[in-house]
Amino acid sequence: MTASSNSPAYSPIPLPDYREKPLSQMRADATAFYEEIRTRHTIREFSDRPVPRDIIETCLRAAGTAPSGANHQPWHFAVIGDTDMKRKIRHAAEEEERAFYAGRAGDEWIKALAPLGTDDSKPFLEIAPWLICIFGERKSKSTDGEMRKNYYVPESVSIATGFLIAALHRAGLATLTHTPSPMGFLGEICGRPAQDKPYLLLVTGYPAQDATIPQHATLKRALGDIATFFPAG
Ligand code: IYR
Repeated sequence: MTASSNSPAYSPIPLPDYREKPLSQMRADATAFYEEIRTRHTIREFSDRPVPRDIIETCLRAAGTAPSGANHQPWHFAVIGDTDMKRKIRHAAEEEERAFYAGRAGDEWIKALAPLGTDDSKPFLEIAPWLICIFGERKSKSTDGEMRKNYYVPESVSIATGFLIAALHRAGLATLTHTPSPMGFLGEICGRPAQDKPYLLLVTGYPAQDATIPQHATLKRALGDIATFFPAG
């Protein structure tokens, strides 16, 4: 049997939930989203206040609606609230970071990080209530249980991660996109299959009372610098 013979048949349905908005509403909503998302800041000082699991679940459902290659949804979110696992992750991450900051990064990278004030100490990995380890599945099971290859895995995972960060922010939670490098240890600690690739460790919770952000992080490129319109003007 060929792989394609296992795919469900093409079966279009009417667009189920699109609602056109008047232009005035479109402008107001576009602006409101921009005003809201621009108040998202990556933080590294978290409170240990608990966050109910159902809120994280709803944000993950939002992430799961992201577009993906062939709609294979090649992502897995390992959600860690367990104290013991958080300690293991912190220790493994700090071990990698020590090597990174002690020379593996190279001078240029260390220089680029200077305005962020980061170092090899990662206490937030034990303090924050939830660590979301985000994996890309190079292969995964279809609904009929067949293992199949996935497509555009990094793109799909990144889009879903963007949805997740926006959803957590909308819910009132702070986030940190943490990338211990390399992060192969996450697959082992989370019991993921060897072919899964860890992409990101998303830390979430309330910010600490005295949380700060680097001034440098507030500098965002202007629209004219990140976009070109055709025709111009
Ligand atoms: N993973 C390291 C270094 C680091 C790298 C980048 I690129 C950043 O934007 C921030 C940090 C760390 O987490 O400290």
